[in-house]
Amino acid sequence: MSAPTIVITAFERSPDGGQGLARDTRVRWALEEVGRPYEVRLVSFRAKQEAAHLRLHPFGLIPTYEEGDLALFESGAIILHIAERHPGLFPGDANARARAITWMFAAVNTVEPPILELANARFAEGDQPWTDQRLPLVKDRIRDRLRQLSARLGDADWLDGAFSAGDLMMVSVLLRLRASGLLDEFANLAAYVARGEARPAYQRAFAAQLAINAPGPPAA
Ligand code: GTB
Repeated sequence: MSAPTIVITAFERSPDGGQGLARDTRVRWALEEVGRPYEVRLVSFRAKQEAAHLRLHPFGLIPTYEEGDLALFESGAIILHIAERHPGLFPGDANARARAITWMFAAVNTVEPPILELANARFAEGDQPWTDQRLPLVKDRIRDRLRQLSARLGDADWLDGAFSAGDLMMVSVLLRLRASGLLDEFANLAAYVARGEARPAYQRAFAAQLAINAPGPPAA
């Protein structure tokens, strides 16, 4: 029996214009790493709040993931599922696999929150009178996390032995910092992100989202 088609959702037009910062890119990357083909259903900002999409994602966000009877949301849960079902993203050893999952959680639960705070402070709240005072505090909270992560990574290529879903998630989270300049304050983390981006699977994922989001007329 052939495997069910995988369908993910992505922005019809990502606000980042194709920089790969929306969270469908990390799911595309995971699917590319394990060699699983997928289809993409593009959703508009309006359609994300309509009943059909809310049945898939209770919070009206992207990405979602459908595979036969299974419907998932949350990029972390989706990538965990992909990594569990296909070889390529988790080590064989059970303890090493548990550590890879730990890094996935660390990425989305410990490192990503202050990075999201910076995006909110800049874009959602950038016109507030207290923004100039708040921004340095938010940036320092990110620096604290980066310093700790940088110390742990040291001169290793990946966080725990071979590349895993933990690295995929951590690189995806750190990518968002590039424009802020914060990543470049930590040479080993900048190199770590560059190593992730250089992976052929990431390149394919990035190109696929760019084909939809690059400035110009909407993709056919
Ligand atoms: N925790 C969820 C997950 O990991 O899946 C978070 C999902 C989420 O926030 N999705 C965003 C969304 O649907 C897209 S990725 N937002 C629409 C809305 O809030 O209505 C976040 C994102 C959006 C845009 C950029 N950008 O333009 O740079 C970067 C990241």
